[in-house]
Amino acid sequence: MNPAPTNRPIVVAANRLPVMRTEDGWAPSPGGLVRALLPMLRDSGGTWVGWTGDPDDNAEPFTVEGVNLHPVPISAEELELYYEGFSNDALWPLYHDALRESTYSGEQWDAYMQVNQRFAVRLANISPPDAIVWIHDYQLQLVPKMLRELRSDVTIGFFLHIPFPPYELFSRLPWRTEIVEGLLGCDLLGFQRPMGTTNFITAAQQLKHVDAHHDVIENPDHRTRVGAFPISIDVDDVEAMAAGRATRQRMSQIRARLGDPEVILLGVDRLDYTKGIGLRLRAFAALLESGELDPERHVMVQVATPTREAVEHYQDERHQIERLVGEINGRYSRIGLPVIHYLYQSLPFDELIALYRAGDVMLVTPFRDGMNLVAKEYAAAHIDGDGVLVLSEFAGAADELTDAVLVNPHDDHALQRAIITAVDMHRHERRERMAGLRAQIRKSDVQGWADRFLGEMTASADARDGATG
Ligand code: GDG
Repeated sequence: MNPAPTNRPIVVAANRLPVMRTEDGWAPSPGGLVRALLPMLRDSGGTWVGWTGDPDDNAEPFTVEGVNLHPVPISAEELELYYEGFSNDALWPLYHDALRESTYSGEQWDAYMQVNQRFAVRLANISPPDAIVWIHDYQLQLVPKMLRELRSDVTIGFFLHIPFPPYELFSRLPWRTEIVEGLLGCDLLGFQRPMGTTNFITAAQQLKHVDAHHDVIENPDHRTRVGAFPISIDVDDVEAMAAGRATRQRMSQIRARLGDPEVILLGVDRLDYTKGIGLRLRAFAALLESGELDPERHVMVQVATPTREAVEHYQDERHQIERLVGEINGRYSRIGLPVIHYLYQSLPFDELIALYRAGDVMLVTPFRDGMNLVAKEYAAAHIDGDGVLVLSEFAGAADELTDAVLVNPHDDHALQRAIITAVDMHRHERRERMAGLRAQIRKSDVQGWADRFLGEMTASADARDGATG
């Protein structure tokens, strides 16, 4: 058991609370982040501030598994403007290489400011003296500055789960200066990759003319330390699920249902245009066409989890993918044996783990991705030591998972070659690479990530106390 990273009270803020409504009340949401942070919050008497997931929900504070939860109400109109609008139709595409045109609307920006201010006021009201306040993700980038103005005694950290774009792209944002000012309210500002750190420092220099020495930015009244904190998964949990008898049985059943193909190629993504699902389907189709893959021996499973269905870019992406799946299946399937098994569904996590185990080749081909946890989950689930990961260079995970078959997914020829390399890889090389992947993710799991971030925040808090006290 690791020692607690801090003995200060911890307050977490994220767009969503870490719970979901069930028939019997509230239960923790699935996902490694929640599993890593909840026990830590429970042990430190900590608090989580966020939205319940239901519009206009004025729920009172409540407790789940010993953690205090403070709901922040968000109205249906604000959801459309702050969440679907500014967060997911302006920031998300811009931060992912401007893969789609962003919508910039003053009305959406006003709602974004308003919701951020509501989070800041709530944090200011409930944070104990000396608290460490850890804010998450692109929906809340103004909160650090707003909170600092209300409570200069707390230590403020922020982690961005998605990429921070290069200045040439970021500078398109009409409110670029306000966003940089918002983030400069932090004592500690974390990104997934070193590239995010560099991009942010450049933006702060260009827009605010700050002095930066290595990873420390000087502000008039405080310092902001900026750094890379690559997130990970709960490796023990995934391994334990993968080792269970039910998973083994389900894995065999899945293989049989797919017609016992020689190779199962697998994709698991939210149906997001950043994830490169269409690219990989086209590469698969080209290889079937050239005869390098054979529908009798090679079958693909694509899980595309529904997401942001109210946003037009997502509706378009879904239509394109589904048309493509239809075209490829129409051309290459046989009766009872589709060549692509496409699921537009959110599956239970244990089903996902069985699929990971069944998957011989995992295709993770985003155009741009902060980290990509699917890549790490796949390696953790392969307790048999076999399986090949094809991974885009543009996923944060590529910095660490160098034993994957790394590929530039913009290069269709290279992507096809990478798939063939993975499919034809000799067993010895597969096992060697998988051992490398598994050793890497064992080195840094999500608990280690959270401990490191909170440890650095504690150091910032101690340094501040030393300076003022
Ligand atoms: C953002 C950043 C960064 C997917 N389908 C189902 C399902 N999932 C789970 C996976 C995985 C998670 O969702 C997806 O995580 P990713 O990292 O792949 O991607 P984003 O959702 O875009 O996450 C990303 C991440 O934040 C963390 O910082 O890595 O770059 O974009 O855990 O297992 N889970 C279940 N059913 C599904 O159908 N139960």
